[in-house]
Amino acid sequence: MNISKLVFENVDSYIVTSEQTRNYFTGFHSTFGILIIIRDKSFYITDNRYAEVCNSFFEGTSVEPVIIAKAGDGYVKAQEIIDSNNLKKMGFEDTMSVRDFTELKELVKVELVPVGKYFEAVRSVKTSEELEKIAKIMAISSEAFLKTLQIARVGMTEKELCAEINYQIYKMGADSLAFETIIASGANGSKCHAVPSDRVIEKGDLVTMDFGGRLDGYCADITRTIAFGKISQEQEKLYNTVLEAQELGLANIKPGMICGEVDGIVREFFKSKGLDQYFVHSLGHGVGVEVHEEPRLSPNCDIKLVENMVVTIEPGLYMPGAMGVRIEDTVAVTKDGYRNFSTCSKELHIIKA
Ligand SMILES: [Mn+2]
Repeated sequence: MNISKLVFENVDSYIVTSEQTRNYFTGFHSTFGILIIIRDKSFYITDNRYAEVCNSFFEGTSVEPVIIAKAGDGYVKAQEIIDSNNLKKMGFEDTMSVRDFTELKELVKVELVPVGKYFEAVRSVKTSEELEKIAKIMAISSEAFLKTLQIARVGMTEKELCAEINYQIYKMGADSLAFETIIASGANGSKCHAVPSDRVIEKGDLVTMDFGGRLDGYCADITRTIAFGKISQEQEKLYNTVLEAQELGLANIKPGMICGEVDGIVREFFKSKGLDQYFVHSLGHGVGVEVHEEPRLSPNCDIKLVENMVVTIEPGLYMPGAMGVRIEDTVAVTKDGYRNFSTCSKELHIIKA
């Protein structure tokens, strides 16, 4: 359970209402719930529908399940817990809706302290348990990609190729996809978030595949650009430039580096080649229970990398109307560098045609 990551500085407790954050801290999922976190004991309030699973899930843990008859009684129960534990200052997630906040403020009589980006910061640094979960789904997703290479053929549509890799991700053991797979072939490659279309993949196309599964709540994120048949020197040059940029980004992943600076180093490299206007997004982002989370490796991000953060490095070049290349790995920051979770190589894979 990730509850143990929390420290109590200006508050004596936390109240968590969002589905995802409750799930993140406890590992338990319910559509309705209120989680009250206190130093040595926490309470998970949920309704009848979850009674059986909730009781057995938290058995023998520091979390006490509190089952109520209907969701409407949730805050009444929360107030009882606040009173009986003499809680005075509760941290709360300020990303909740105005409607939820109004209700919370009305029904719970305690000082509410917004946590700002504290939960996101806590989430950004992974425990060894979380790292192994990410390693596992990254290995599954990498293997799924390698398997798909054996099936990929000229004449397939983007949708067919998408279906193949999605199928392999599930077949290798993922619970679900972490996000909608991107397949961008030929001229579609210049759209960095292209949606797979009916376009038939032709001889001489570069095809960008951005994919990842989810397992045990944790996401994988990988991008590879592959070639179908013989490609031009210009295409190969673009590929090698992006690969060089990606390796440069990786080489700068270590504790103490500022996220915006790592982005800047890669942006400068593209600038030196006169290509920076074709690098239209950030260098990378954190990965965890969400596929995009803190920290962002973007120009204005002043967060310092620390050991056990998990981030992507994914430079790309997008030539409008012509082609695109993106290469992405998800890595963990280690004591003196990084650990790459992708297990599929980055040499240009060429599908025989
Ligand atoms: Mn990504």
